[in-house]
Amino acid sequence: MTTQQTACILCSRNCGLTVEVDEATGRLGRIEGDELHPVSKGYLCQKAARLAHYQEHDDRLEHPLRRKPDGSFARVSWDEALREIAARLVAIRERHGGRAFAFYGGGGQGNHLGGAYSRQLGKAMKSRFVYSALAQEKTGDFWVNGRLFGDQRCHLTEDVEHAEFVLFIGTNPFQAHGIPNARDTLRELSKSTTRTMVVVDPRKTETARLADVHLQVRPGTDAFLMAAMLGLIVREGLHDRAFLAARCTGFEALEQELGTLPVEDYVRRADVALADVERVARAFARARTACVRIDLGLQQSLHSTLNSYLEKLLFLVTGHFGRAGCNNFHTSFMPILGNTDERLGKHPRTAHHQMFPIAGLYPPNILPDEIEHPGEDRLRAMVVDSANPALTGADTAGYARAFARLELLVVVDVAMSETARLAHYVLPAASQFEKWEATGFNLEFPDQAFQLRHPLLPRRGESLPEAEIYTRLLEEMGELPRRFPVLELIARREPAATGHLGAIAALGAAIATRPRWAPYAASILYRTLGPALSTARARPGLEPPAAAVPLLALALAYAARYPREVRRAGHQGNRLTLGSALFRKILDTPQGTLISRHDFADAWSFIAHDDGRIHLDIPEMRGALEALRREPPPDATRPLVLLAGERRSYNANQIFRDPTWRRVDRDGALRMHPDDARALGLVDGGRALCSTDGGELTVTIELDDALRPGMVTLPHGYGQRYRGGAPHGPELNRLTVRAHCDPLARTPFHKHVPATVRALDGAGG
Ligand SMILES: Nc1nc2c(c(=O)[nH]1)N[C@H]1C(S)=C(S)[C@@H](COP(=O)(O)OP(=O)(O)OC[C@H]3O[C@@H](n4cnc5c(=O)[nH]c(N)nc54)[C@H](O)[C@@H]3O)O[C@H]1N2
Ligand SMILES: Nc1nc2c(c(=O)[nH]1)N[C@H]1C(S)=C(S)[C@@H](COP(=O)(O)OP(=O)(O)OC[C@H]3O[C@@H](n4cnc5c(=O)[nH]c(N)nc54)[C@H](O)[C@@H]3O)O[C@H]1N2
Ligand code: SF4
Ligand SMILES: [Mo]
Repeated sequence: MTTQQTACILCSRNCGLTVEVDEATGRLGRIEGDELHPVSKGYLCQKAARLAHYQEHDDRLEHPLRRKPDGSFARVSWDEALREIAARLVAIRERHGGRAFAFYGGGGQGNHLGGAYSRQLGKAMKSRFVYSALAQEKTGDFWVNGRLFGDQRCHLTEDVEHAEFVLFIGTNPFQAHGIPNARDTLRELSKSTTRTMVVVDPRKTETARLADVHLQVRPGTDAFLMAAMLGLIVREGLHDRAFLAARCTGFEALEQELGTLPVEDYVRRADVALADVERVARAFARARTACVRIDLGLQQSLHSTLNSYLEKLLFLVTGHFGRAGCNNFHTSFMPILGNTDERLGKHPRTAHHQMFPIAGLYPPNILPDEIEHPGEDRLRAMVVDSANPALTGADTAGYARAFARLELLVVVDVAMSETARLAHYVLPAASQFEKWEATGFNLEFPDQAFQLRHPLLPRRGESLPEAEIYTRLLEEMGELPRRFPVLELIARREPAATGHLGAIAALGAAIATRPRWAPYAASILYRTLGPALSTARARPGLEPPAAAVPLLALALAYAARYPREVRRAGHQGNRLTLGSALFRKILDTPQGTLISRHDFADAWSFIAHDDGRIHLDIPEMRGALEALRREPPPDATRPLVLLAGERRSYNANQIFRDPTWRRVDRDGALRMHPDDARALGLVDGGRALCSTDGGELTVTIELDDALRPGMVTLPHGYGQRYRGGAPHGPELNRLTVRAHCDPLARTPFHKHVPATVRALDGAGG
């Protein structure tokens, strides 16, 4: 047994871990929080202890597979698989052009290093179509950031740990995390007598139980509630005039609308007490420091993009921004977003929906239509990597139908997922504990950290890291030669003292003479400098660090952009050497390292608008805000609102497949208020049929008086057909409809699915 450092891969926090590794059996033993991790500092939640179920189970892929006409899979060699895939991709590109190809995924909760390599395939295919799970939750938020701050990559974080007043809207960090060391942070906030915690959620969640005030809002009415709060703030003159004058433009255009909103009507619509809303709005505005933390309860519910605008107006109008204890920008070491302002017309729209990308990403809600598009200009080939859209995209049946029409579907995954079962080729990736890996969810400010995880175990079967898979595929496609003799020689011969800068310069020179190599810098570095990389901390018999090589380029860019802040985090070097020193530290520090230390006052330098100000007036959003006044009450033909995708103690996206990982809730029960259950003749543990416009599912009932009557919930992250058997727990997206989504960003309204539930025979009470 040895003890190694790594991180949890189950949510965006990626807590640092120490893990016992049994060298003889190649298994993971005891898992604990790593006190040395620069962000999580020893914290973890109950799910991390179950990570062996990700590493070791019967659906792990060990060999490339090709689907046979009868639907079963045959083992093929890597050479054969990649040669055939390359030939088919090239043929589709030559015949139909780049618009026939789309990439889906590129990293789940903790594996974004492979994205540096997979991204190159889009370039080779001349395609800009990248679909991602992020584009079914956060693109409305990114779009609003683009307008407010001038760049869709201006992403925000919230200083929950230091805020005097924290407003949580539509998020349950006790279960879902998303903030540093969530449970500790929440308990501290809750215990403090000088700090205030408010939760807006239709369920009295584990988080809401810790709050000073819980506004148990009617589902889907947050836009009304937030508008009412803004209305109260402006009406009572509690907005921060000095901040608005110094830092923002466009407030005048909003002031009139906000100041005349029908506050009382809107609060009634949200079905919360006016006195509570007044108390919260006033205390929030008057707090010395305050921040807002939101998640899917806003982003995947009615008015998704408008919600993202309004929650930001709450902290901007009150000046709770760019200071300790407020909302803030953060840096990105390994960027996962792009900036694609649709007004510039530079980014391709899709054939069917004419949809534009946001932050470079296209929304899964439109994907099946783009494949089934009747015209010539349709999607014909896809690669799906690190995602399981056959279960996680809205409309499971629609996804299966559309994927069946693809001329080529390739899935790169560690496991035989439901999407993999629909593929023509399935390519086995090494697991995140078998390769060099990293998360791009570096959301900290003012101190930023980064962890390059080292492999703990040998690769399983013939599985390969994504770096190798995509590099070989590019070679097979004829995009890259297999050898780069000069670059290899330079990399091998370069003395350690120059920190690989010679290799980087040589690559620059090579690309200058062969510009068609420019998109493939990651793979070229991987083949040339990669084998020369070494760290004393690498362990024999495991993957060497070659795949980590793109981090050198990222470290150079980061140090060039933030030299003062990188030095302040303890890294040393001059203009030339600071970046490679940072890279060296990252490579040699498996527990993760601080990479930069900012001042809060730096916030203003992150704004991308030429005038350096926040542009509060977004005409589309002002229009959506005004439209609230005319919005009819929701259709009541289906009496219940289904929250399709709750985070609970034993779900973790699609990362685990073996159902025995769950200690509780193996069926993924439908939670229902006891009053609703009584009216419908349902009892705890009974079986029922849940129906929506999308379809129906048989579910197990669990009574839960924490819910608002009228809402029911089903968990996200179930439905796996482990070992090819029947689905375990609800295949949730059989109940969701693709068109039920935000008109702008096309993010699904999963938290607001009209539903009916009826007892199945013998289940009634
Ligand atoms: N345990 C666990 N944790 C996870 C994950 C997981 O699968 N399991 N997944 C991770 C991922 S990918 C994500 S994106 C995050 C999501 O994290 P969260 O968004 O925090 O989690 P959810 O449970 O999806 O939804 C949050 C809350 O929104 C509330 N809600 C529903 N409708 C409304 C509404 O109309 N208004 C308001 N105000 N609230 C509403 C729900 O009651 C719920 O408490 O979790 C991450 N963490
Ligand atoms: N109805 C409903 N639908 C939802 C949600 C909801 O709340 N309700 N939530 C949505 C949200 S917020 C999200 S983020 C999505 C998540 O949906 P997806 O992005 O589809 O799910 P993940 O669990 O991230 O997918 C992980 C896949 O990556 C594979 N994998 C793990 N490690 C590696 C690796 O190292 N390399 C490769 N190549 N593959 C690997 C896993 O085996 C798994 O198949 O689901 C969305 N769908
Ligand atoms: S699931 Fe999230 S919060 Fe829990 S240990 Fe893993 S990374 Fe940390
Ligand atoms: Mo997510």
